[in-house]
Amino acid sequence: MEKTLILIKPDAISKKLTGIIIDRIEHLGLDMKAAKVAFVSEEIAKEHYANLAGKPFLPSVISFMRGDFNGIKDHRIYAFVYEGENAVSKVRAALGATDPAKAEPWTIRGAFGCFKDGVMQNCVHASGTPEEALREINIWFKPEEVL
Ligand code: IDP
Ligand code: MG
Repeated sequence: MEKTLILIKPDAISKKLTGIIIDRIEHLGLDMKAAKVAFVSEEIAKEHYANLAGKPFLPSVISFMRGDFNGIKDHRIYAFVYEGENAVSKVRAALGATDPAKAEPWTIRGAFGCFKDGVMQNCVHASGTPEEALREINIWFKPEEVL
């Protein structure tokens, strides 16, 4: 069965949006396989965003993921693995476009995200493909945590 990684980013945590976001994910009919509060080191953030290596905005994306924005300095996020048929595409559809300004208003990013201080504060990360999901789950979870 297909798995996907979901990370609740610091903007959503600081706005107390975790519950409403997970509620929307649960309505997709997927099963929660793993959940944790995760500390975001510089190293893990770089590994997670390896696909953005060389992009000029990577340092700001990493600081943002580490909770270093809006005067907040809490280096923790909430990580989940959800499983189900077409889990990756279902969650991505619920998220909407990467840029909250372009995301449809009924999507999570469209409803709750914003562009602020030069950063897309888009509330949630979700894997883009099933292959990406396997790579990313391996970064954030030990195999025995995701059975
Ligand atoms: P995704 O999160 O929708 O999969 P990716 O292209 O994988 O989008 O980019 C990862 C993250 O990097 C985005 O969620 C966003 O926070 C940030 N990002 C992507 N493209 C840009 C950009 O052009 N400017 C600033 N930040 C960006
Ligand atoms: Mg991506």
